[in-house]
Amino acid sequence: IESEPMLVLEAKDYLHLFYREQSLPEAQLQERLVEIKHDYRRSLTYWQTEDELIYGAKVAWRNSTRCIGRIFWESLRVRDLRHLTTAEEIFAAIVDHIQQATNGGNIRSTISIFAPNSPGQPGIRIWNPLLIRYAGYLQANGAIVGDPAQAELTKICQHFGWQGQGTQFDVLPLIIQMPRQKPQLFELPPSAVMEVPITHPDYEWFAELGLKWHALPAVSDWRLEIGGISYSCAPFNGWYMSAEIGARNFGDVQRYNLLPAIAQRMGLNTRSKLSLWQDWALIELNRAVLHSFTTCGVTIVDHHTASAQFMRHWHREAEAGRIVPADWGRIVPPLSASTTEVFHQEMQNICLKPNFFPLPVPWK
Ligand code: NRG
Repeated sequence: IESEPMLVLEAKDYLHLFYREQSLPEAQLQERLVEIKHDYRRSLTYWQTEDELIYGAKVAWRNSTRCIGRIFWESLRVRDLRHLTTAEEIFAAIVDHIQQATNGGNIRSTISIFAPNSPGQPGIRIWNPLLIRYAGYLQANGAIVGDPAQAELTKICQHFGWQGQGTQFDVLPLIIQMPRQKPQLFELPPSAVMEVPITHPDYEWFAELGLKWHALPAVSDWRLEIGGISYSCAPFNGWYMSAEIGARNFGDVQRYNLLPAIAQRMGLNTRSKLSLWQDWALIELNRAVLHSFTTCGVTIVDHHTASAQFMRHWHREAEAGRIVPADWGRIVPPLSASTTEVFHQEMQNICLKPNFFPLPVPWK
């Protein structure tokens, strides 16, 4: 017996899932598999139908073990952009994605899927980890202005001729690389990038910190895999959970590291760990993020609501006869963990397909 190539096996697996979950006729499935095997023999790949692509993207979200917001997996808006062939066209489509997904603040979960990787070839790459990210400038004294997590990418952008304003919140240009071509740099139009100034419901001085954050979290450095086909350029977005910004982006010591400044303004005793000044500052920072996004009419979810939604999803999936594969350390929020139900839930971190997979850093 001749064993079937990996790609055909992966295709079979996915098509069985697709036809079963979509209640499509078995006879059609067999026909489709014959077609795929034929295409494979001819070209070492196959072209997915739009329906296969759309459902595959949704299931990839459902299988994303780090995501707490998966209850909405079926409502993902999928943009089939596989026909685009140049970095310029892709950039224009990404600007469209950002605008349509931001939707004036009423954020819509969206994925844009560009051409699949050809067998044995590198795929299309976006060098930025997220479509919208703030630059981090390394100063002569070793300090960083902006987001330290982007210091390396910022240097690369500068190397390619980009010059930022030098503020704490300069939106980085996009770097798009077509297979076996040089990477190309594109500046996002500021009008497409919605931002929220950070204010606090009780502390008026909070606005003086001059903080803001972008409305749209859009991940662009993961490979989407459906039925053995890889899409290395498939940026997707949902909306923010407040702790991503309030706890991690603003609070982490290796990011904006804002807790000491906030604690000081709050008049807390920062010399004693026992005063829990970090915890107090963290809470107020997270309240500020929730207040600011809500005031500006931008979709955001707090960690308590997100946890409750995740548990509803968990039970709904059980009813459908499925488990929710999950990475506990990524699902549990980075603050007030034990006050959320997810903290007390045991989870199985297993990899199901379709799914998203991390890509190697493109410049290394
Ligand atoms: N923590 C990152 C964003 C990662 C993805 N988060 C989402 N994804 N909410 C940050 O910028 O803070 N999403 O698709 O909604």
